[in-house]
Amino acid sequence: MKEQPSRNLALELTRVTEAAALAAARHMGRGDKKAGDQAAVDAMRLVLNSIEMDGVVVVGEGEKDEAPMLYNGEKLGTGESPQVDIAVDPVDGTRLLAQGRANSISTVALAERGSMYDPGPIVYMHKIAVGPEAKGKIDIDASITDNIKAVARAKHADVDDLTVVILERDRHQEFIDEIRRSGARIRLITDGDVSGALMTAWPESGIDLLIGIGGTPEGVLAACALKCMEGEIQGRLYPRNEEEAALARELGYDLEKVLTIDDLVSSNDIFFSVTGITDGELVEGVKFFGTGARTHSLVMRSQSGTVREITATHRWEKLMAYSQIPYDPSR
Ligand code: VTB
Repeated sequence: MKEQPSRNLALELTRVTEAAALAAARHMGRGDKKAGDQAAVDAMRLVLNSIEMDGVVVVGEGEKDEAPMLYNGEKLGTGESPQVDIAVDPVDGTRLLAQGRANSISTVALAERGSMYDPGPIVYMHKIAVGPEAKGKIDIDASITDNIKAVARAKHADVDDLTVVILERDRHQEFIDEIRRSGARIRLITDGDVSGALMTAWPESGIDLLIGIGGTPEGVLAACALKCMEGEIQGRLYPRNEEEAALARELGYDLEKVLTIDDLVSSNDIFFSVTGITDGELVEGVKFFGTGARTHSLVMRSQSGTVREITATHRWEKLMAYSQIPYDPSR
């Protein structure tokens, strides 16, 4: 029996990330990380609460950086079915936004209740991510050189054709040295490894591989998107010190375990939306034009594999007549 077409919650999620991006984009380059994040969190919460669902936040970013947040365990939506887990990153790249740099985005994912990995207090994860062509070819336990060679083979490319995206951090110096020795090209980013992971599955970005240690919540969000885009991510928890490692073990986390994309999100019906705040390789940023603004989003669902690119025009005169979100503070 074939199924009837069912509700695609991703389309509703677009309004969530659009609202967050529109509110946050007002803070571009203003040097205030918290203000941009807070604006996105407030907008996101308002719109998520309007969706017909019984949602609970499993992955709310913010603890590590003491940022304003949608807190873990927070209930969202109207309370009616479906029961879903929610992962949010209202602004991935708060510093990028505060400095007006490329690639800050707003993201949210939904999946069946109980299907998302709960990162608990372990804020960092070692990750490797690729797009569809290299799915099944990576191995977090193999050397970086071997992974790069495997991706090159899978893409029928030479190693020096490949571009690896990696966070610019002291902890990555050995990784960066090895990538350079392999001959691959590097795109160093100061923040934003959700966007980095998604780029590997978005051919127009020119990025082939993400490697490095970044946020665990960001890893779960990336897994949700990569499942929709047929890419792959592998991870391993990365405690910052012996105390954190002991706490993790006490809570039952296996620090040796390779977390596959299915461990990070087991559902096969995932909904994901990302909207650009500042311009980037993945999505364009918010463009203001006096009477309104334009947004650019990618919206996807894992069951169907459909990825929609949505460019939307928003009009202040109409929106500000009823919206609680201060999209246009001058009105
Ligand atoms: C990344 C990045 C985020 O955290 O996950 C990073 O995507 C990792 O942590 O934008 P450190 O910054 O501590 O290295 C963010 O930068 C958000 O804090």
